[in-house]
Amino acid sequence: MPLTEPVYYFAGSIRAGRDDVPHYNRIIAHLKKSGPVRTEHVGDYSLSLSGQTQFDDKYIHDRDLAWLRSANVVVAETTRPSLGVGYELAMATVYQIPIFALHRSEESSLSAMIAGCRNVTVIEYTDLDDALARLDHLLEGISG
Ligand code: 6K6
Repeated sequence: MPLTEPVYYFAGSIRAGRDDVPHYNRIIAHLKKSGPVRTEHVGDYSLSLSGQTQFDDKYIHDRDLAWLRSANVVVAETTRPSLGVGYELAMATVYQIPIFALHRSEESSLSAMIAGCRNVTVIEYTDLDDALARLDHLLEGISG
């Protein structure tokens, strides 16, 4: 039986670079059709590398981990390698929250520590619409 009320945590690069924001934005917009997304700001074009300075790092870390714990599905775009995303995926694994990692393998190699993690389902893609259709299909197969 699929999750009746998915609560998503989306993870994507911030300080590791914002080139993929258009992808993050589309993924978040898609997820929002079926449930709340705790980290909408990750896909916000206005959040630049130097932005959001009103919060200190400890605040951001603690707030994001609280949001992560309140989610039941993690979706990450992992093409641009990010320490923060890797950390979030490790913590989601500790919390036993299923992870779906969307990755454009023609552009970068996914770390074995993510690709080889049993808690992570990797969706390799070139076409994002196709990847999102595959994600929907996989989400139908998880329960909770
Ligand atoms: C914004 C601009 C410069 O620094 C910031 C810090 N703001 C953040 N706000 C919210 N979430 C953050 C922030 N920094 C990292 N994260 C979390 O880590 C997000 O949930 C992302 O998924 C991930 C990005 O990590 P880095 O290492 O690429 O920054």
